[in-house]
Amino acid sequence: MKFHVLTLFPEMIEQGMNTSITGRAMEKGLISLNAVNIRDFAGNKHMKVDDYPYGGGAGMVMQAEPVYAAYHSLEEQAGHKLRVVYLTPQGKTFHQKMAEELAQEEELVFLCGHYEGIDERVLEEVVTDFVSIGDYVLTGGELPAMVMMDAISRLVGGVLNNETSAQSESFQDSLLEYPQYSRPEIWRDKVVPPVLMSGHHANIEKWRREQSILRTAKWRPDLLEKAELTKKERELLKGEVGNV
Ligand code: 6GU
Repeated sequence: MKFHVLTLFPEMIEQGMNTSITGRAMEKGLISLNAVNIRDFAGNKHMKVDDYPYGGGAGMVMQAEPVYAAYHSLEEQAGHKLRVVYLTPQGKTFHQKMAEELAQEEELVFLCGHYEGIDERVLEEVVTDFVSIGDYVLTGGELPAMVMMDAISRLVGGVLNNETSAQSESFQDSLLEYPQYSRPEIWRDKVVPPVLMSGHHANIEKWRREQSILRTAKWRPDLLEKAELTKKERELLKGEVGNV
């Protein structure tokens, strides 16, 4: 997966992505990152990329031409049009299915806005996907771009050590994850659930599935509508909701 990020803060993207699992994935060549500074395409000696909004109002607007020129340099290199995700609170809310779909692409461009936004005309010209990461307002698109690249990277083959974990984690089957425990067996008088110490794999699987279902019912009941539960599991819920 090749990620390109059009931004006024390339170091922020590079620092974030060079850390931890995404950092290792880059070292291994499983993903690559090209953070492009839009300011390099300013086309004036003051390197100015923003101006006052027509019609008045607070703040500044990122001008169309530097953004277009930055995108166009990528299109030239690729030799074809690219999928461009614009990070904006006005976009469609990001979710796991969207991450899975985007992970199928060979190359993705993320366009990060700042100030009061980007001139609408260049958005119409280059953007293919308008995406938000939730209903709150951030100062720029850099953190959302990193959130998306993180979620997409872990779906790229070989990025996680454990091939099954990308698949089985939260949301893949619309259930939250079961609780995890590690040594010591007793910590501040709290014991690890005995089933986990039993070595009985079928019972452990059953307990974990139950815990996932009960947690989902307690914290994210909205997810249960999409979850595929057996009749028995639906019964379990009827009895247990409220006691979780
Ligand atoms: Cl994608 N951008 C900004 N600026 N704020 C956001 C967001 C994006 N998603 C949620 N809040």
